[in-house]
Amino acid sequence: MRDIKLVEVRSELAAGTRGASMGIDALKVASLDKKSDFFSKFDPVNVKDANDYLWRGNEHPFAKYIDGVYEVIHNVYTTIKDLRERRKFPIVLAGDHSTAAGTIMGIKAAHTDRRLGVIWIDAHADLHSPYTSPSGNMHGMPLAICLGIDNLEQKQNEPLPGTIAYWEKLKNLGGKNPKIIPEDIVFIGVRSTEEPENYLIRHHVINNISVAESRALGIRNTAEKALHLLRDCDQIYISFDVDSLDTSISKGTGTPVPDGFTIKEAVDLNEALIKDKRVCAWEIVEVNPTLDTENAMAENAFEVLESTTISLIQNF
Ligand code: 6HN
Ligand code: MN
Ligand code: MN
Ligand code: MN
Repeated sequence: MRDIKLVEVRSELAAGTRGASMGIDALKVASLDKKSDFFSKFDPVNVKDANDYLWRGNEHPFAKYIDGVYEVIHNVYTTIKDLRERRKFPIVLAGDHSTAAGTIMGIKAAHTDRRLGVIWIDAHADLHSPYTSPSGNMHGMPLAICLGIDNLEQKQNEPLPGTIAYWEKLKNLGGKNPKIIPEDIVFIGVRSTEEPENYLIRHHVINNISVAESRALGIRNTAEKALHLLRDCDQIYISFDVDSLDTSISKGTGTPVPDGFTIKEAVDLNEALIKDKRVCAWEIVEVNPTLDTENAMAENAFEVLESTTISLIQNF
């Protein structure tokens, strides 16, 4: 039996467009429209956000709101660490994707001796640092935080000393960095990256199973391949960014990218992946209802959330 704990984080600061903090409530509305009793089954933990920073102004052009983002990641980290120490299985519903750094830190800190693998289902690689980010939006940085990578070889920006001080603190949150190593990351569906990220992917040989490759393999084999690539890991975290989905499904996310997965592919993929007994946490992020029509993204994302959770319950 898996002891599931739903975790809600209304993160917002790290995205480039406003509205991701409303993604969780959009998922709840979608569940009601679909007459699902999903949310009645769980008593969620609420992680404190720092969205009031939006009204204080941003002082960090290459890592926007890093002071507030640090607080939220810290709050996610302590919550997930506590849950993992109590052998709970966190299903994290978050706004912007920066929260994934806190989830990874929490999983790692609860069991420092366990090698942690990450399956990152996303249109983006989220490997930027303040030195390389094209936007300064920190939802493009969670994996670099956990890898402890600055990527100075590909430096584009000159972050302020105050920004660098926060960045250093962030990388060492939850124990000394790195929390994960590049070979223990498997990307699925990554198709929108910048040169500094391409450099890291090439240099560290990070695996990416593209949408085309996963179609050629079939979804079942895609899941098997991803899990096999992580065969030396003791535990696995799955991060599902809804912009991995195709833009025909919905543009209700901050950074939509064409040529993504269909909803059936995403459902089948997550259902298959979560059956591996090493999987210890699952996260869904970046639903933004303010960019949507008729809550289409949340309705589709809710299907993935519900079917993945059912697959988890039925298998253990
Ligand atoms: N996401 N690479 C772009 C940037 O601005 O850093 C997009 C990041 C998207 C972030 O997937 O959560
Ligand atoms: Mn993305
Ligand atoms: Mn990127
Ligand atoms: Mn992402």
